[in-house]
Amino acid sequence: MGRFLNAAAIGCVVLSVSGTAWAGKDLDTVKARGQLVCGTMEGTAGFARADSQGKWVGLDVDVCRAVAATIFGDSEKVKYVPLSAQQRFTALQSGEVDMLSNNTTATLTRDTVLGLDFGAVTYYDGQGFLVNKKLGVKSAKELEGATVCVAPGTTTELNLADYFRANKMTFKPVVIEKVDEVRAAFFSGRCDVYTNDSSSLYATRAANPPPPLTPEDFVVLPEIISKEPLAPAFRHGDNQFGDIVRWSQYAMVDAEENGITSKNVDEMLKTENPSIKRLLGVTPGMGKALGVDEKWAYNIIKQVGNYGESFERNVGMGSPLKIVRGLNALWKNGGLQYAEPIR
Ligand SMILES: N[C@@H](CCC(=O)N[C@@H](CS)C(=O)NCC(=O)O)C(=O)O
Repeated sequence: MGRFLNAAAIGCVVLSVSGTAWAGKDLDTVKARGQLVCGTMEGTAGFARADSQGKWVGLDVDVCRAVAATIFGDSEKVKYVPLSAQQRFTALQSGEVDMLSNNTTATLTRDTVLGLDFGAVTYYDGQGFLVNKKLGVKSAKELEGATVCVAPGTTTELNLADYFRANKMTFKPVVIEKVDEVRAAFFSGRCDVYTNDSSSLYATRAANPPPPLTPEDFVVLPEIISKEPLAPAFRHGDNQFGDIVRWSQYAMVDAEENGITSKNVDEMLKTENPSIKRLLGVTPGMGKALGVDEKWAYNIIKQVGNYGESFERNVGMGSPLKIVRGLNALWKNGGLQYAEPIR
């Protein structure tokens, strides 16, 4: 009996990914097109949004750029497709995009039932609550009866219900798909609370209050109610493409671990350190193993930077968001960012 159930479950997964599930196909498509198509957010400061010149920038955008640098030696060979939370998985399954680099949380059902795979975690996040200071609320435990703005098709929506149920509180959801509209509903006072990954709340607070409102009018409550490991997603089936996405991220973290930056990478080509020589392709082998140019990691670091540079520039102290490294510090500094060995 158990065996039949398993077969049925596996059959379901195979069906949902049929046509995309053989090695090499996705990578071949990307190469033939000469461009990576990266599904990203609709627009969140620091993580992914088009600047005033229409150029996409942010921590999530840098992941797309790193993958393009690995495949093409050129981080600019990316087309960005903004997607709502509700649109993102269909866009990936249908082949409209090659990968997602937005604020997607890696979960068991997305990995299995949706026929996806996840790369390394690019940002360890958790869900929080943003409120107007004038409400005088200091803790999420004071939110009994609150009206809460939330986006559909997200882990956010599910965790919200779990949290209020677990704490025996009630709430009124206001469910809005488009991020601009959900923010507008919150800022206009239609909801008491906006809930999302706390990264998005910091971004919303820093960049989106319509004047005369300012970031100082809002506060992110102290409770973090979930784990949201945000990671790039791609279709299950092309292992080489998956390897490229995963190791591109690790190369950025490994570069930070080894003190290699976009500024000093040329100098580092002359080092005697064997780990650095391997990463930068001075000692060949890693590129061949991944099926790309030996300069793959050099190109990422030179054009995009190491993980810490990307973090600081986009969301850290060098940015309006001023997010502390926290869980996203290197493991050596008490965080969770840890690159598997490049050897
Ligand atoms: N990490 C949560 C996600 C959240 C999510 O996608 N939230 C949307 C709904 S507001 C968002 O923040 N979008 C921002 C954007 O598109 O710029 C998940 O994977 O379900």
